[in-house]
This record gives sequence, C-alpha cells and structure tokens, in this order.
Amino acid sequence: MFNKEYEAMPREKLKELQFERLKWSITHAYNNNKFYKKSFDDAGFTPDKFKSIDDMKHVPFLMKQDMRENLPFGLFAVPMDKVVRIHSSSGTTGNATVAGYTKGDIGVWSEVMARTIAAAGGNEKDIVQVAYGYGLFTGGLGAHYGAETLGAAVIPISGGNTERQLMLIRDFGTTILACTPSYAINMADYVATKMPDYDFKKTNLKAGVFGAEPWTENMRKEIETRMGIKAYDIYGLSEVIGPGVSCECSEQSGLHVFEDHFYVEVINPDTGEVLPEGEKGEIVYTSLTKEACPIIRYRSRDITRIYYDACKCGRTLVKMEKVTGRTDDMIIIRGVNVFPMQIESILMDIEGTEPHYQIILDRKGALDDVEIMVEVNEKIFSDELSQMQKLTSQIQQRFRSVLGISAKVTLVEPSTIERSLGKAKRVIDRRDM
Ligand code: DLL
Repeated sequence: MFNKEYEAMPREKLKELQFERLKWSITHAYNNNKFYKKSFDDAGFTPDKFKSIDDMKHVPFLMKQDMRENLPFGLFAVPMDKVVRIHSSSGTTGNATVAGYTKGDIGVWSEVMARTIAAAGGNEKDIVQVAYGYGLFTGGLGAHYGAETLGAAVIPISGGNTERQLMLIRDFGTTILACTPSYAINMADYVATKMPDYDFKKTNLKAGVFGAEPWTENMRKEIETRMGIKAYDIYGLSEVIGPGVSCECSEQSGLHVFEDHFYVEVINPDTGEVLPEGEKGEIVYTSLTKEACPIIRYRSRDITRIYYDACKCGRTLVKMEKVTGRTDDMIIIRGVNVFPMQIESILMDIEGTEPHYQIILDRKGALDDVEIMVEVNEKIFSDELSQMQKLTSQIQQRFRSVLGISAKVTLVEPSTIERSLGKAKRVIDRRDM
C-alpha cells in the first residue's frame, strides 16, 4: 500500500475524517464560488446546517448542465494565480468540462495515482509506460505524476505509434503499461498480425492499469492471456480529478474508492433519492480536499453500486463495482434500453468474434434500424461461407433472446473497424441526422 494510514484507516476514524473534510469543502465552495452560493441559497441550505454526514441529503446536486453553463472557469473557487493546471474533457457524451488544479490539488492527484499503481503491484523499481494520451485529457499526465510520485521510472510515450510502443516495452524493459483497455487489445492485435517474432511473455511486462472506458471481464481475460500480465481496472473522471478516483487491488474484485479525498453516494437517477448500500444506481461525488474546483454532489451519470467488504488486501475503503454504463450512453432501440456493454458481453461470449465492434443506428421510416458490425478472427473469415452464415445467425439469435431486438449483423475481417488510440467509439447514431 502506498499510504497505509489512509488506505487502511479504521472506518470509524475515516467517517470522522470525512465529516471534517466535507464541512471544509462545502464551506469553501459556498464562500468562494458564486454558483455554489446561489445554488445552496436557492435550496435553503447553508454550511452551518451541516451537522453530520446524514445532512448531505440536503445539499443540492451539481449537474453536468451546471458545468456547461459555467464554462470555462465558473466553478473555480480560488483566484487564477493559485491555479497551476487546466484540463478539459470533451466528455464521453460530447459536453466539454473544464477542471482547474492548485499545487495542492496536483499533490493529491499524484498521491491517489501513486496509490493506484501501487495497488496494481507497482513500486519504485518499476518502469511504467504511459500510453494514455498526454494533453487536455487527464489520463497521460495523471498516470505520469502518479508513477513519479511512487518513485517508478516513467516512459512518457503518450498514445499511438503502436510499433514503437511495443519496441519500448521490449527494449526498455517496461513492467507496467498504462493505457485504455481497447488500446491494449490493439497492441496485442498488432503483434499477432505484424510482428511474428514478438512475444509478450518474453518481455518484463507484468501488469497494466487500464481505464477511461468501460470494459468487460472477458476483455480482461483476453488481455491477460494474450499479454501474459495482470490487468487492473482504474477509474476516474476529469470533473472529480482525473484517473485516481478508484482502482482495483490484488483481489481484482471491485474498485476501492479513495474515500479520504472523495465522498460517494449512489442515487436513483429518476428520483435523486440516496440508495442503500449495494443497490445499483448513479454514483455521485463530493470532493473533500480539492481547492481549485470543489465538486459538491456531482451527478456523474455513471452506473454502479458501492459496498463494504473486508477486502483481503487490507484496505478498508469502500468498493465500487466495475462501471458498465452511464445513464446517458444508454441507447434506446425500438423502445428497448440497451447499453453498449450488454452488446459487448453478448459478442464476447460467442466463439470467433473479436472485441472490435460498432453499433450503427439509423432510421428507416419510423423504425430504428440497427446494424452490428463485428470483426471475426482470421480463421473464420477465410473459412467457408457457411461458417460465417452460422455465426451471423447465432449472433442475431442471441440479440433477440437477450435484448429482444433484431439486428442486422455484418461480420468483417480483422482490422476493418477503425482503431482508437484512446477511448473506443462504439456507437454511431445516425438517427437524428
Ligand atoms: O477518462 C479519466 C481516466 C483516465 C480514467 C485514465 C482512467 C484512466 P474523462 O475523460 O473525464 O476522464 O471521462 C470520464 O469515462 O465518467 C466514465 O463514464 C468513463 N470511465 C473512466 N474510467 C472508467 C472505467 C477519464 N475504468 C468517464 N470503467 C467516466 C468504465 C470509465 N468507465
């Protein structure tokens, strides 16, 4: 553990710490930011009414729309001379958000990312190759500062240039890879198709810290087998800090939330009501220590559940389940609510398909038209036509029985679907065009 005092703090003590920090954060936002002052006043809430953690339910939510309406710096709570970094995310759903950091915020972020890499087995002896994009996206610099804080050696290659990535892994002896899970698969595919003499198992690579997009257990298995590594899920969002909000530990069963810096609640997205432990809903974040951009009850739109268990790793921090969807990447196909992840799970359970797919939505008259384009492996593609037809109808049948929708299925040869260097683009919705 990078910071045992906080990561394994007895829960009672952690609760006290959270209460003190919540009080500070709420007061800081109210006193130093006009948006929060108005929003709290409108809701009839003032920080002096915050007497226990239970009072959180009286604090108004911060919505994505509030962020948009206050672009670029309307949610900052310190003067610009205290801000040392600005990041911005185009957002998974296309709405820009801007985040500012003070020196102190960068310190917290570096610490939670150091903890994240340590939870994946990293220490100062490791060589961490950061293949997340550097720039306004928080992945690159977040992993970079975390790895340095841990004392590891960083290779700041950023995303792209796959062949060079693979050569560096081999020649520099990279031990930990940081990138999106879809890019990790992309690297494995590159090796399989273009570098016959390359063997991941002969490199020093032992682990990967993968995140920034949803991925399934099947994808984890695939990455672990093909690269001969342990693949850990890491999670975060720019509005909260970037990567470093939560991460998996050696148990790989749920992501520990760094609760000494982030307070989490799960709510019913329709009613806003806080749900009991273990129930699935939208996760809501409150920052406890952030100076430049405090976020108070931010509705993330990510769907998960949180639960407390005595984790074998020794951390006492609450766990969140792998995020498999958002309230807003939900697509409605002929009235059926579908998450891209459900489609991925179906495809990954079918022998012969690859984890590269796109869902193309169109409108034919009044009806939604769905096409699933999915890559199949080389063997199937070069086999007889009957094999392809069999697979097509197997996929169609699974879609009908699991999701209740009929879709056109197009099987394509390996490497047809455009690869992304960062987050994969799974859905192309042409219905509103
Ligand atoms: O994606 C931060 C990040 C960078 C996380 C690198 C992990 C690794 P944003 O670009 O603001 O920030 O996008 C945040 O991405 O609300 C989730 O919907 C999704 N997301 C992030 N990590 C995961 C994950 C970064 N491990 C949005 N699993 C979030 C599922 C994830 N979804």
